[in-house]
Amino acid sequence: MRFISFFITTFITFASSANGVSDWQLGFQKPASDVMRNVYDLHNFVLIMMTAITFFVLFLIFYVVFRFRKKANPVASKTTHNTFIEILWTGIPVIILIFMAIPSFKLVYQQDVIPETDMTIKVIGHQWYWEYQYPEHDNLSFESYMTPDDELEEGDIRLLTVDNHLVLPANKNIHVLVTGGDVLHSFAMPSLGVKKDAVPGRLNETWFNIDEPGIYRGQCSEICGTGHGYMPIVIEALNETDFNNWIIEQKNKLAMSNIINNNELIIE
Ligand SMILES: [Cu+2]
Repeated sequence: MRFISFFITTFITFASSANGVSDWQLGFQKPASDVMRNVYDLHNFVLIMMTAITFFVLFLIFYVVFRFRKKANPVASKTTHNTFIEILWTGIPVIILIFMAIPSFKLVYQQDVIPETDMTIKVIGHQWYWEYQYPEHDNLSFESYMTPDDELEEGDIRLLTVDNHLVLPANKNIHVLVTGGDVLHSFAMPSLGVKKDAVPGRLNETWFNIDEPGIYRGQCSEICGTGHGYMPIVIEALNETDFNNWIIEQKNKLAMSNIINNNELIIE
């Protein structure tokens, strides 16, 4: 299956370039997690099965139309049952479905059963921005808004650039809690194989493990109002040291702003 996937990746889809997205790309983004690699493999496997079955049925239709046309077959057969053929056309699809079901169930379990995780983040969808909380890092939290067109800088991707990235460590199992602050949203990160509904009053959970440091982009994937198309998700994966430094930096910033706020209160 890996070989088939490799073939498809190389010759049929164009999932290349730095962040897994390229112009006129067909197919998925370049997988950046083990789950997404398995999603990709399953997709390619099913695609091949589907294509083979479609061509087989097409061949049968052409054969029947040609072989049993009036001229070649003036006396029509009155056969209504053929036990052997009925066993075949029941048995073979069952076997094909079993072959498709096994990797599919394995994948569902891999996505659903959360392994031992290294850290937890909480993601809250709002109209129309994301809020990220780090409950294991002094409840650090911030909001992430899309950068509007007139503030984009050279190299920024329109509609996929935000002011504050969701910064996470690479190569760590990350437990993600997802909820909504107002209406339904959905936290979706295609290259990680993650899509989780953000439902107000309910806490959904998922997990991922990012292969390597880099920038990964996703979008809200549950229509949530007029700003739905303007609340992208940008994950910035760092190595462990850089991530720890980032956390310290954020905590210092928070401490500074608290001092400033307290001083203001005293002055008042
Ligand atoms: Cu939305």
